[in-house]
Amino acid sequence: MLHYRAPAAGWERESLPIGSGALGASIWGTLASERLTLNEKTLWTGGPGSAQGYDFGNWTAPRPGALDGVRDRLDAEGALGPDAVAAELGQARRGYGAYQVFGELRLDLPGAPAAPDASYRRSLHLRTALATVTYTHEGAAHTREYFASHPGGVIGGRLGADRPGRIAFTLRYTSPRDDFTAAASGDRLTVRGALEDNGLRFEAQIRVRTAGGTVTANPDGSLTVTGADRAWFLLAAGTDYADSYPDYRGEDPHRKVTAAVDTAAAGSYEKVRDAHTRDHRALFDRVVLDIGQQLPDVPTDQLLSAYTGGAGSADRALEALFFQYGRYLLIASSRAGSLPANLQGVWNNSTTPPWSADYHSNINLQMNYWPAEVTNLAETTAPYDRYVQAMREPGRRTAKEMFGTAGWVVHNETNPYGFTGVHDWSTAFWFPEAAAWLTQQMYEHYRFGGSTDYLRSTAYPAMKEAAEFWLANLRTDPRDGLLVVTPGYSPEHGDFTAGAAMSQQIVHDLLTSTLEAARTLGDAPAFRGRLEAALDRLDPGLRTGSWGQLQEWKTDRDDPADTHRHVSHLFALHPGRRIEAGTAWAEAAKVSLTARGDGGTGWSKAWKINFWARLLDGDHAHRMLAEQLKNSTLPNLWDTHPPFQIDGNFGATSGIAEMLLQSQHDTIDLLPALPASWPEGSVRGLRARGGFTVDIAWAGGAARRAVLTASRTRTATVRSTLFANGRKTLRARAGGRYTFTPES
Ligand code: FUC
Repeated sequence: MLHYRAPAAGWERESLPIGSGALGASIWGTLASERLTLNEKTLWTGGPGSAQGYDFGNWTAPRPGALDGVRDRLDAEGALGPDAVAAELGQARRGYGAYQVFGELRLDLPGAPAAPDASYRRSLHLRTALATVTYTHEGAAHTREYFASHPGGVIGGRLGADRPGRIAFTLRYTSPRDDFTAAASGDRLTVRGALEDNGLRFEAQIRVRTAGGTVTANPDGSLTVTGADRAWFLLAAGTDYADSYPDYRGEDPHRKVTAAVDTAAAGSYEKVRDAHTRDHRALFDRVVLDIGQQLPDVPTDQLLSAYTGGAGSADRALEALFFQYGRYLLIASSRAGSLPANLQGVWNNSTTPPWSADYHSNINLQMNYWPAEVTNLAETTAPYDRYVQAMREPGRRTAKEMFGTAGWVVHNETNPYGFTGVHDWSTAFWFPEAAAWLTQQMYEHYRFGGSTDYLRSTAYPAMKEAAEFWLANLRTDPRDGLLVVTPGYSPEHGDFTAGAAMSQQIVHDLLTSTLEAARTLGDAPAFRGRLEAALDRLDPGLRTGSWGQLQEWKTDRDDPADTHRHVSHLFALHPGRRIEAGTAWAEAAKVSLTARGDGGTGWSKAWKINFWARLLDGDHAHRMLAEQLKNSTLPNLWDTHPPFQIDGNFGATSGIAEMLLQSQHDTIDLLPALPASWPEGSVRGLRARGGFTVDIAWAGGAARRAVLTASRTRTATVRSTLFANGRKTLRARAGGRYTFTPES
């Protein structure tokens, strides 16, 4: 539970998030004028119909030969500054749009106290996914409760007091845009409008019910409750967005919004709330982490400011809370039926959020989903898959128009309107490896869950088409005859070159996984042959340089004093699987990572937790977690880049899981990177690749008991200090449960 002794003083640092995937609200808990910042995830400006025009980021007027010209110059000159390349290949972006705040729900409470006293408490309960505000006023204990229900498709809230007739408020909708009408009738408030930029239609309906008292509709589009014992509201919202190329428009939201709000308002408040909590807990309760924490009864902002990164139980309580908060946020911002979690999940208070609160794909969108499989929330990847699938068609067009080849491609910045091309910001515009990287999560979904139906229908077609792109776009490097990505750009860093480490590692990962999948599914030998031939000649993207570092580029250009936030050349260590701990490559990765230091943006620190965990250095992984909590975490425990950016929350949750369990190359590693500050503990319900659910208990820094439950018949090596020689072969049967205790 997160809790505070005062209302939120600002949205970014202090509001508390609830979400149903499609809908989100940030709770302020203000006393006299309660505020809920509202979100509906598809409310985006830009795209088709945008006043600025829109072309998906494709080349509107392709300059013939520009791409080959850059490739030739890179062959001749070795490197080109980003501005020089952007001048050739960049294109001004039009109609990209931005994620829009939906508006705000205001509840003005006449006679409510102006300032909180000692009785005030504002909380977010992670297990029940309820936000509450409690306070005592004029002898009555007041309770407000809010939730966002995925099964109900509504945001609900209830205000009550332990004395009759005390509940009175006026509820209204406000927005920073003036593109809507709000009309109240009976117990219903209806908001309708269309975004000025692109005509996207939106609607929200709010119904207010009471026990005792009355509801009055006001001519100004507000609803007033007086003299009630309890009052509750239900809110549904939607837009006519659809993830369908090229128009991105679907049904008017009116019918669905009406159905959702009327269904929810027809029954009791408790029925809707309890269905929500059941739905949430079915996901959330799967993983329980105990690192010896004892959550003291101090507000979360104080817990955070007192955090030292030491081994005290309050510090561990914050760490365990942060782990579970990442899972909470993923459930709240990524459920089937809407878009995936964006740079801010689903929460946004602005019409011009940072980076449009979009879907960056040179680390950010991928990082959002790192915790999904291992922390047993595989269902949350459904909207991610949809999003990736929806980009294939426009991405195919970009591949054809920009590169003249088959396959599909996207670059670093993507939006829900199929923006798959480039823009002209020189250090961020070029990243055709993104499509390949985006398919990695889909293959992971298969590796964890094991459904060949999923592999055949969903993951493999996207992977294969991304592989087709690279089979057609790799070039022979005149320096050594190996196949390289050119132009290649290590995200947001340095010069353009041919064969940058990350480019090569991503393509290697894609082609390897695609080949594995092709073998699993029995795809045509000719295609497999092409993959094998390319892999034989592919530059590996793994080189050690003059100071023992893993090179970020094909030539030794790394500066040991460079602390850039992206550590792209370690992709093969994480999220890739090619660099295994204990190898010379891992040593080189460690040299690079050590030089990069422990600083960086929130997400950069989160990535470093994962890296150090993969290097089996639990103490350094823990130090990165501590750095993130001390310097990149806001009082509401949102990660801050700065500004607020949710990828760091998800990356940290993934990193903590990686400290406790890893599973690559048919080996399941129990407690691979346990830090000294977590000597006792247990974790239940993590997932390992190959279809295992894993529970581990440890004491004195060593495993005491592990239970692996197999969902498939499968042989795996289990690595643990439980075993006399450090490992054991497990021949698991589907449904089998295998318990291990120390072999003396
Ligand atoms: C990437 C990062 C930035 C930021 C942006 C949203 O481009 O390099 O730091 O996180 O995404």
